[in-house]
Amino acid sequence: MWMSTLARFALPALQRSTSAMVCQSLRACRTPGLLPSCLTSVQLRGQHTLGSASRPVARHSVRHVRALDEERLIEVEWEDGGHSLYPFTWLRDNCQCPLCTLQSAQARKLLMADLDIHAGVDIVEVTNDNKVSVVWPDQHSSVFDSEWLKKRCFSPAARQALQEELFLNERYYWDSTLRVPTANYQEVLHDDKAALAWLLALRRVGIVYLTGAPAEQGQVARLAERIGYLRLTFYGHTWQVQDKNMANNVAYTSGKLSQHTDYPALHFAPGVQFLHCINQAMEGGESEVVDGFHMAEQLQREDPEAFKTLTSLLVDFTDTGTDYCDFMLQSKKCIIDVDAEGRVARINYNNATRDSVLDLPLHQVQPFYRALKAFVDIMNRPENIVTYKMEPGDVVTFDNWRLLHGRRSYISRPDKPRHLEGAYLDWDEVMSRLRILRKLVCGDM
Ligand code: OGA
Ligand code: NM2
Ligand code: ZN
Ligand code: ZN
Repeated sequence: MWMSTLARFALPALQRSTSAMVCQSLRACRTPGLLPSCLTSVQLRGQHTLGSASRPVARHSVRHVRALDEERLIEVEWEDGGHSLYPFTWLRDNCQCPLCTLQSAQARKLLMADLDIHAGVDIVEVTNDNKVSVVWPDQHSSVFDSEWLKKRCFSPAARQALQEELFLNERYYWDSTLRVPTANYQEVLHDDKAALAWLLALRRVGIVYLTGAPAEQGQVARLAERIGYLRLTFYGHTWQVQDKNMANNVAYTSGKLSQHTDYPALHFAPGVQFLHCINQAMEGGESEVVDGFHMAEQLQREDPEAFKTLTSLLVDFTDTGTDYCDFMLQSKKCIIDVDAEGRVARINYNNATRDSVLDLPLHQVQPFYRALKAFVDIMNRPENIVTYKMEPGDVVTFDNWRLLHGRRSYISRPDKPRHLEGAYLDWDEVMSRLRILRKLVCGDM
């Protein structure tokens, strides 16, 4: 990797030794609130081997239960003095008995047609083994585990905590001073703790650099198999970034690629991208990345008008050619997507595939360009950009819904053309693996 005058990485951000590695990945995230409780406890357990970490025993015991018939709620009083409320209807809907639940799939068998959303409760009591038992008017009976109930408490704080545990939506924002989290390719493949630290940092920070891969094709596919499966697109299962004759994409030339997200021409753009360096250029070919969430929030603060334009106007993208098979894509996307709370959730921008078709009324054309220029100006601020040069055997893994990435133009050695192999994945599959690894490494979640 290139380490001279460029804002460079802290290579050992995710280190080799197992517990140190998990803790290091946490340090890369700095803010304690960003750490999942499981890893905090790993840290606190200190010398304990992770495999022997004891299961939490009945952390939440029920002291008392009662039915509030008027409100149609069951109130659980916990041993620690706290209270939780559960709607009758929700409890009946989520009865865990074998008639209502297919236990082998942990899926609901109970049909909506058979759910009485006005049912009352006959009896509610705490069982000898500290579960909550409910007998319904039709004498069907449900038994709820106390930990299971506690986790599903409807209080705003409990809901927020569970959603964060499930989706890890809190992000660590960064600028050019980022110490890019780094891990070893082989360790990520073979060690669950290393793989977990990798995926946690990929989610929180948006980029993780892996070193130590063989400099030959097939490594991004192996990495994808570590997670589940890769995302096939018109460019193939994996794709070769090289200077090609009659290139079907500007990426397949030796020219500069301005910062972009990949594939806005797909309405569902790939969530995660891997790029593996097999051969690097003799001159140029450096990579640049920007935290799109961070820079979009800067735009929101500094130029709310431009932010509004880019979060509301639909821009056309297009991609036509032949590769895995022939394709003729059209999409319409906002350059910045926000979630229901108005927080930046996704960036969709590749200047190369932005269509000449611009489906806007005349008077919105110039304001659109003004807004896009403001966006690009912030994106290109040196204080936002992290630059590095990949070396053979390096793999960069990043959040393609969040980061913008680019490359400088390059000149290859005539006998050794620059060659990267890339692959896409989606966040659902990555998050699925992350949750499984977290359960394995940190115990019950
Ligand atoms: C791409 C791309 C980066 C590089 O192929 O989309 O961003 O360094 N490539 O060639
Ligand atoms: N490649 C690298 O949006 C894009 O066209 C990004 C995709 C060709 C698979 C490039
Ligand atoms: Zn049941
Ligand atoms: Zn790209």
